[in-house]
Formats: sequence, C-alpha cells, structure tokens
Amino acid sequence: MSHIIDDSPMMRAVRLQHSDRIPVWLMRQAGRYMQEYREVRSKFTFTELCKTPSIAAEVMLTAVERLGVDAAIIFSDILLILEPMGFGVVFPDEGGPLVTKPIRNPRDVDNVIELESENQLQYVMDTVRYTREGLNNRMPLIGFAGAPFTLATYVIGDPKPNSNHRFANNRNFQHVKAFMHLYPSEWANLMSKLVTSTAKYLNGQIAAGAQIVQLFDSWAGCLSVEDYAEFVQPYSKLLIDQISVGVPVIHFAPGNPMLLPNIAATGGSAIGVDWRIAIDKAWDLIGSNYAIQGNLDPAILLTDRNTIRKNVQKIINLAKQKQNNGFIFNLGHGILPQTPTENAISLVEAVHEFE
Ligand code: 1CP
Repeated sequence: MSHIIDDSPMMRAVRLQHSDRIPVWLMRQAGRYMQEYREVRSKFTFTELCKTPSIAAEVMLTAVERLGVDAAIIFSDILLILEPMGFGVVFPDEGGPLVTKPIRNPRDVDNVIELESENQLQYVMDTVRYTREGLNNRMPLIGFAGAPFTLATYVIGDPKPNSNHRFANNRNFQHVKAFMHLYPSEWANLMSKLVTSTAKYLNGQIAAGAQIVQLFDSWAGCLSVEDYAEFVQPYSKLLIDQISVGVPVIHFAPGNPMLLPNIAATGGSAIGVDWRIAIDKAWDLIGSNYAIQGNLDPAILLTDRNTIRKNVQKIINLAKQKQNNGFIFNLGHGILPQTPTENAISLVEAVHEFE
C-alpha cells in the first residue's frame, strides 16, 4: 500500500494512530439527496447503475469531491451478492428492495448457492478498480458487504406461499427470528453459506483495491443480546476472521447499544456507533483498543449550519475526553434523502475546523 494512503487521516484513525485531523465520511454519501446523483439516476435504473462500473465509480467520485470527505466507499449495494446465490433481487423505484425468490421453508436452504468466486460479481470488482484509479491516492477506498444476519433478514420470507415478501412489510423481523429459533440447523447452514460467500466477496474487493472494508449489520439491533450471541456472533466472527490479514474492518451494527460489547468481541478494527448512545459511553463499552466511528443523528442534517456545528462539537468533545486517537466522524446511520447538500458540506467543514 502506498505511504500516502497509510498516512491518511482515515487510515491512521482506523488503526488507532494519531492523525492531524479527525477524518469524516458519511454513510450513503452518494445518493438521492444529491442533485448530481439524481441526474445520473434519471438515465439509469439503480441496478443498471451498479452494473456499469465506470458510472458507479463516477457517482462516488463526484460525491467525495463535492463533500470534501476523507474516505470513499464503492457505489454498490449489500443485496447484489444475493443474485448469484440464487435469490432474485429487484430495486423498484418505490417501496424498497425486494427479494423475489426468498426462503419460505427450511428445505429451501439446500438450494442456496454458495458464491464460487468473486468473478460472479465482476462488475463490483471493476467498480472497486475504477473508483480506486479515479481517487488517485487522495483517500482510502472502502469496500463493503452486508453481514450474514442482515442478509438473512432479506432472504427469509413470509412462510405463507405466494405472500408478498417486501422487506418493508417485515419491519418486526418476525420471519427471520421465528426461523432461527425453529430451525437451528438450517439456520446454521444458511449462515455458513452466507459467511463463505461474503468472505470471498470482500477478499475479492480487497484484491481489486479496497483498502478498508465495512461490514453492515444494519438490522442486528432488533435482537436481544442473548440471541445475538447465540445465532449471529459466531458467524460474523468467522467472517471477520477470514478477511485478508492487515486490512482494517469497520463493523457497524446500529440500533441497540446493549449489543456493543458483543459487536466488539465479534471483531473489527473500528466499531460503528449510532446516536442512541453517547460516544464516550459507547467507547467505554467497546474498549480503548478499538477505533470508533459515529455518531451524529442523520436528522441533525435537516437543521441549519449552527445546529450542525454545535452537535458536531459536542460529539468530538466527548470522544476526545476518552482518547486522542482512533475517532472517525460519521453519521449514526445513512444520510436521509431530504438532506440539503450544503448541510452535509457544513458537517464536513465543522469536523475539519475543529480545534
Ligand atoms: O433508487 C435508488 O437510487 C436506490 C437507493 C439506493 C442507493 C443509493 C439503494 C437501494 N442502495 C444504494 C447504495 C448503497 N447502499 C450504498 C452505496 C454508497 C452510498 O450511497 O454512498 C451502500 C453502502 C448501501 C448499503 C446498504 N444497502 C445497506 C446498509 C447501510 C444501511 O443504511 O444500513 C442496506 C440495509 C441496504 C439495502 C438497501 N438498498 C437500497 C435501499 C433503499 C436499502 C435499504 C432500505 C430497505 O431495505 O428498505
């Protein structure tokens, strides 16, 4: 890896080394809130965008340029890996993503196809290459994947035949929870297939040029600590343990601060934290040997420049009280589509100007 990237604020922070400034990037930093994205998106469907690496790369490069952030993430989606695994995935313009061939009974797990090679997602590997080239060592590039549990929330459908398995209809996560308790051995089989596939996918992104990877366990917060420990933690650990040595992993599982000690024990160099807990208290739960990423409430970006600055300073002050190194500023979850772009820029400036 080049020394320029090794010495970048983002890379130094994720490794708990001192850096001159606090690095900042925003989850979902390229997206519908941004005029430039909406213009590109009006010409392509979301799937076409993801499958056209030169444009996917351009979308992210435009966003990082506009915002002035310290890290780029590839433009892609956590659900794309499900296609070569035999689940249909569609992204309708309204109502959220849809898995068209979900698991409806325990026997369906046998038909889930393990990813054989990252080349089955060649377009993602190309997006990594093009984005990395376009960045020209200005900042590290983050690859990413959904954690096995979060992928399972999308693929385990309503057991009733022909029922509509739209994820938005399943916000209580009742199907995935019932499945893991009722069918522990099929659950283990499904999670193992997701782990093996995701490890290949992430290591493929690393081979293609990703310098950090982030694991999104976006819906793990719906679980109790006991269920997380029994049904999820061993698999996420297995996955993180298989990531290429020396590549920092950011482990993000928002929604339930009570899980933080387990999330940290599961692995990662940096732990992502949402706004439901203060950053200093979160760091106490995680431990000082981990970097921490977070934790502004995305709703604050719907206010104004002064309110944003005040909230940014509050978070940085709390983080600094704990440790001088190892803090990455981010939102607690993805940026909201209603966010004015100038507010996102104000946030980045506020972090960079912090004394
Ligand atoms: O129509 C559109 O333009 C599609 C909107 C969209 C976008 C811009 C989707 C559909 N995915 C993405 C990109 C995306 N998704 C990125 C790229 C980087 C960026 O935008 O800056 C990343 C990192 C993701 C990750 C992702 N996808 C997560 C994890 C992050 C999180 O928010 O917790 C999840 C849960 C998804 C699933 C997904 N894909 C798309 C949507 C709207 C959703 C989430 C909502 C849902 O399931 O209802």
